[in-house]
Amino acid sequence: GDGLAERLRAALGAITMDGSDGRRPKANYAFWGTQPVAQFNEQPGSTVTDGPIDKPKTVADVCKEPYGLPQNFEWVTCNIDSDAELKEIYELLSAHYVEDDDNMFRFAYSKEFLRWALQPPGYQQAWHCGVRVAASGKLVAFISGIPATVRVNACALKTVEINFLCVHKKLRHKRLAPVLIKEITRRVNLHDIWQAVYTAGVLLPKPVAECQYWHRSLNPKKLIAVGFSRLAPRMTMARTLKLYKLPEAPQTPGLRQMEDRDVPQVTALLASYLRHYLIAPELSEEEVRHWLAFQADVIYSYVVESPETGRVTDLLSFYTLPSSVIGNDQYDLLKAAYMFYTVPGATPLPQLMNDALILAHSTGHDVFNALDIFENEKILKELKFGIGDGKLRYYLFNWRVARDIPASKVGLVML
Ligand code: MYA
Repeated sequence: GDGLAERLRAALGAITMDGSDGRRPKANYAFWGTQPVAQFNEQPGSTVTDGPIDKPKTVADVCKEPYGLPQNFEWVTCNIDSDAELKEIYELLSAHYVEDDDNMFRFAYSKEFLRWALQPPGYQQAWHCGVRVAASGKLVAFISGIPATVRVNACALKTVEINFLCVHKKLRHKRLAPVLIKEITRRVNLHDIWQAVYTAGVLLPKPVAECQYWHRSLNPKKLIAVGFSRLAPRMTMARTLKLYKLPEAPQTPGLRQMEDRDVPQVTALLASYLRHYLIAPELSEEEVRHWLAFQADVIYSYVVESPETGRVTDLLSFYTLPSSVIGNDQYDLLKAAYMFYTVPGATPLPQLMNDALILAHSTGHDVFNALDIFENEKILKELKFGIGDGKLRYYLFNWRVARDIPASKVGLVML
């Protein structure tokens, strides 16, 4: 036994909260069937080219009034700069955001992480959109958008990335999610933006790409104790610990934390790498500074600086997203690292990723997660990753693509 048969549980991918099994489309999508998104029944002919789905509109066509909410609820624009309001979002998500299929783990984004995720350059406060109970003021739902230029095939689209859609558990299945989606659409359209990108575990009309999470144990003992993974057949705990053991320090000469002075070189390095992918962000220096400034417990970023030339040749980064462990009396938090943007230049990708594992381990992470996007598929097995049990789908709003994009051509990471 090499231990790789160990069945690892996806902390994200397998989530199906709408009764579908997540593999086959539902017969009817009462909401999504009315939206400008590609539908499952469309037969793409050879004449189909990439382009918008809706007829062109202008800001003047956009309703200036918020959508109606059920009685007793009201819209709120959340102010992330306020510690109190950030705490409200944090608490809503901590108790009600994404869980795995078996309800053993729930994403536990930290407040610092949410600030990083929600305030990139050009962010709009109006796109941090909440719903409160009018009487008590309690925050019970949330959705967010952030601006991003995303290239899809040959077109650079001015988009928003939609994330953190969440409805309080007691208010589920009351069709509140479609209202949140329509309201954020309206608020984004008011800024003359007509396309969006989002990812979800659920199967909706209609993914542009389907990806899978892979998991690499860093702290196998804890992962087994919390039920994230289990001892493989014919494996003892001692052999498992030995299998996943990592060196204390990274192995690549010249690897160090990324610093502000690296931003121009990293921006160029990333741009030339992302050109190889069919869906990828176009990042300005300001955005690279935001997304890749080292911040312990949020975003870990490293570069390889050539000892000979002093040039930055490679980039490595991962973010911290813990999950609450539901109903375990030994542990309440699983600390997961997720691969972010990594660019192999002078260093082979397996070596760079192995250093990522080493750094994630030495900074206290229990597991390292990566999607089969970029060139990852080729190297995950040799690095002792095991495949997760669900999918992560990428979606485009109001943009049709002629052909689905294979996971290996996805160059966009969403938080
Ligand atoms: S993905 C993470 C989503 N969050 C969670 O999974 C957290 C836990 N779950 C919940 O909080 C609720 O179950 C949610 C649904 C809020 C997800 N994306 O109100 P309902 C459709 C899109 O009765 P609820 C993320 O954040 C469902 O198919 N639609 O259901 C990206 C049905 O439609 P249809 C979803 O369970 C979000 C309708 O909602 C999702 O109470 C991207 C039922 O509504 C989902 N993840 O609430 C949003 N799940 O009848 C789209 C279910 O057609 C952005 N549904 O099947 C679009 C772009 C907008 C901007 C455009 C600008 C141009």
